Amino acid sequence: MFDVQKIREDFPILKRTINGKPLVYFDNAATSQTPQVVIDTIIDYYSNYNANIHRGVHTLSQEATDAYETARIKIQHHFNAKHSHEIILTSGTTHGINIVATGFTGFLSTGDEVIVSALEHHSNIVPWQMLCERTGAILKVIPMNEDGELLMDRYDSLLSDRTKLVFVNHISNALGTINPIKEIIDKAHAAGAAVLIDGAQSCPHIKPDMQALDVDFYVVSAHKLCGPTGVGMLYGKEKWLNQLPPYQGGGEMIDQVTFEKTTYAGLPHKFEAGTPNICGGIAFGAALDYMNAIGFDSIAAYEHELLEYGTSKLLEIEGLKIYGTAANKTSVISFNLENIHPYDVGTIVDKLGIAVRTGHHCAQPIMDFYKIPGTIRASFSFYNTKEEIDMLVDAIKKAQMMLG
Ligand code: 7TS
Repeated sequence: MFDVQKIREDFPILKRTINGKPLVYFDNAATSQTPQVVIDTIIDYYSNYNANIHRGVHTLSQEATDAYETARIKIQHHFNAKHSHEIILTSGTTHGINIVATGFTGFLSTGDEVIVSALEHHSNIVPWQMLCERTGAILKVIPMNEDGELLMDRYDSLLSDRTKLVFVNHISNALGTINPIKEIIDKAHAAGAAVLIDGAQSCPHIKPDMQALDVDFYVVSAHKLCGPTGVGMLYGKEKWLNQLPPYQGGGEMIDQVTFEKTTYAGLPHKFEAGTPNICGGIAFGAALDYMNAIGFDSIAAYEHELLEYGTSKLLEIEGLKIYGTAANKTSVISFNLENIHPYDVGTIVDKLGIAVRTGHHCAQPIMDFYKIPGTIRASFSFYNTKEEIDMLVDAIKKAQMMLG
């Protein structure tokens, strides 16, 4: 039984008021809120065992190391990776993508091709463009239709023996489209290409299985799934992580250092130079425990209810158009009011206590496709309610009256 009122008690921030109104937090695709157990994990770390890891014989260092490595194993199990050393702790999705995009520099040459989708966040476009500039590889784009779905027959025709890499998000942050990633991965592999999936938007809603997907790289940010900012995961198949060069040089990523030659540490340390976000990694593990205790099937089912309710309620507003009407989508609704700039609507609804994101959502190519400057985006989480959606609908109507 999914008891949303009980779940809401886990999130202290949901008791806040904004401009004298109860907070309605509908910017979950940007970052999720943090439950008390995760906050307590952070307080416990700094209060009781704050120390640097992998280097001290003293008790605090050993406790911190154990907690950090236990979190890595939790992350491994959650994503069903074969080995814990295939889990690289990063500062987030952007960092994970840059490790791979930089690492591929030596593997590509002029005329090689890499494939991206029309539905990407800038962080899954720009690092690859930089890779293409360094190597002379060519960037190809899987186009989308008006509903915000990828044209898979066009993907088929882009794949060839020149294709070396495919990078696509699991779920679009701007439209909520759930992409057919298993098909994308299998077809890329048949063409001999490796695949990176950007899971920044899927990780709060879905529990992806690395081995079942047979994906080469999968990246997420903990702050999207009730964890803290500044920490995330790069999953990479062992064979790829062994081949890729380190991204940064420094302490903890070495085996032996002399002025003549340095040899690198094994996985995962080769990719974790310097002091990591120790507390963040431990809290990432606590966030996964929290979400798994609720259960991803229950979360997805409840969020789907919110999506259907929100979609039908918003569509009752005259002059409101939803962007992103894919058959398979998650709880993100991007929309505009006729002849009204999204930013103006965002400002008015904030006065009424409601947090939505307005703008291009770091996905300018999607906005260009629809020939709009941006959208208003309401993204729902499992701690949101239908009553909150009603408040959003009322606020949008008010904004329309004031601005129309
Ligand atoms: N990829 C996708 C699909 C995203 O949605 C985001 C962040 C990122 C990558 C980057 O993640 P980061 O944690 O490294 O910053 N998306 C959003 C958003 O939709 N609104 O704010 C951030």
